[in-house]
Amino acid sequence: MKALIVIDQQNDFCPGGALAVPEGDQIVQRINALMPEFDAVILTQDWHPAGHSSFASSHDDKNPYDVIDMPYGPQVLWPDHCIQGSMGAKFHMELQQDRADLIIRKGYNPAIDSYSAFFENDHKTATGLEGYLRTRGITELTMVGLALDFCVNFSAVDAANLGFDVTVRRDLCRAIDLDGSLAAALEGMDKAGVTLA
Ligand code: VGL
Ligand code: ZN
Repeated sequence: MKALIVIDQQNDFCPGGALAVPEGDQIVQRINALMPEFDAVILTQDWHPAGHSSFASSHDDKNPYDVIDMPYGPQVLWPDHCIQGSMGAKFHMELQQDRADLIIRKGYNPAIDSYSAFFENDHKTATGLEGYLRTRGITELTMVGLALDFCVNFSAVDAANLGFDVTVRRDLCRAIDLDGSLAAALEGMDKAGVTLA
């Protein structure tokens, strides 16, 4: 059984959004067209409470894209984005949400960010997605969406480490690319055994 996992295809990551990924809106139609080829379609949704600890605005004297040390490791600070219930947190209007079997939200814990669809950034706290996939007998995952160097990267590496057969469709992702983060992500995914198609 194979699943398409669409990562964070939300307004705030598209042009005009709070944390816009260049061309983030240009992959939506081709993602929609891919959905019928899979046994399951799963959407992830970045879903932060206001004042989340990953927001620069929650820290004194910090700016977006500064990096701070959190108890679980280094954390990039972001502009406020994907606040629960906001327009920015909604999926891109043209994304075919009706095809989704599951929508998994992440980043709701105020003290920990969660790039990955599987574990929060402490790499320990599970989102429950692994159990969902295993109990449905899904072993093959194709990942698309935003952003290639953050949430797609972390999700793909975690999935590969958990033993899933993982393909990332590079052409159906777009990246933020902060300080070489894209090159590092591609190398890390390759090392973890992710197929970059
Ligand atoms: C993401 C930064 C902060 C992503 C989410 O979806 O890649 N990046 N929150
Ligand atoms: Zn976020």
